Amino acid sequence: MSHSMLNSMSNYTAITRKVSPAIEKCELTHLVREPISFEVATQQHTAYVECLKSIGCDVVSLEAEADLPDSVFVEDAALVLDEVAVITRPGAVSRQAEVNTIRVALKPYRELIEIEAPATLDGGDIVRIDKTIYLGLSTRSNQAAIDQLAERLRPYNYTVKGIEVKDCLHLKSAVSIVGKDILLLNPAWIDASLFPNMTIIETDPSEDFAANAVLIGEDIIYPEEFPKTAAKLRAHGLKLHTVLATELAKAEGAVTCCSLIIKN
Ligand code: CIR
Repeated sequence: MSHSMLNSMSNYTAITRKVSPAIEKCELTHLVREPISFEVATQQHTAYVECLKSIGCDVVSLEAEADLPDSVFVEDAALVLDEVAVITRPGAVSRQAEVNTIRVALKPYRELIEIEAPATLDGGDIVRIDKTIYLGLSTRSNQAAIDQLAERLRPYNYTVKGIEVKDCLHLKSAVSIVGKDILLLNPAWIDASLFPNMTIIETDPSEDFAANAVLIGEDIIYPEEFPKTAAKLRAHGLKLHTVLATELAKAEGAVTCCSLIIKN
């Protein structure tokens, strides 16, 4: 059955996974560990899933994984393109088993390509602008991932370019796409001159984690806790749907991490 037959009603399918009851054991790189409420994280995640539905996504909700603390952050396990999907090899060893169920979930929708050792790659390190894939060289993703992606996506005419990420976890913590030729970017963490042909909207300097937004068609899911940056995005005529994302932010997660968006 083709993916268009599976989802004849919606333009997009979103794969999500319920918050793990072990979320407090999540990986942390730049943040100090503080208590995370499973209940609050679940409430906020449920609101995020409702937001995905309200903008017209079919949502495939995977069951929680008790042994995989970070498994709610499904974005890191794959890169979904129009032509094909890439199953990643996450940079944190504790997260590598997350791909097993994501592979099964994506199979009905796309032909799959696998990233293999010695490459490591987190989906959060990828920002795609048309046929150019920017890959963050971070604590999670390495040069071997650039080489493998470039080779495996060449038949589909993608170019892969590395960008050094030092001050935040993932490339997408510092920059994300919010419209055709428009990037939302935190200038403290990434240099805007890397993207010469794009319109750049800078995050408000008082809102450190505000550069991460989910773009689905022309709809944007955006954290409620960054009102100043939200106002800038709205001033550009962008269509925002805000959700509270404070609890999973303590696990170093943001809004893009919680879904894999598939164009049907
Ligand atoms: C981790 O360190 O892997 C998780 N605690 C957070 C992952 C967030 N993912 C993302 O930004 N794509």
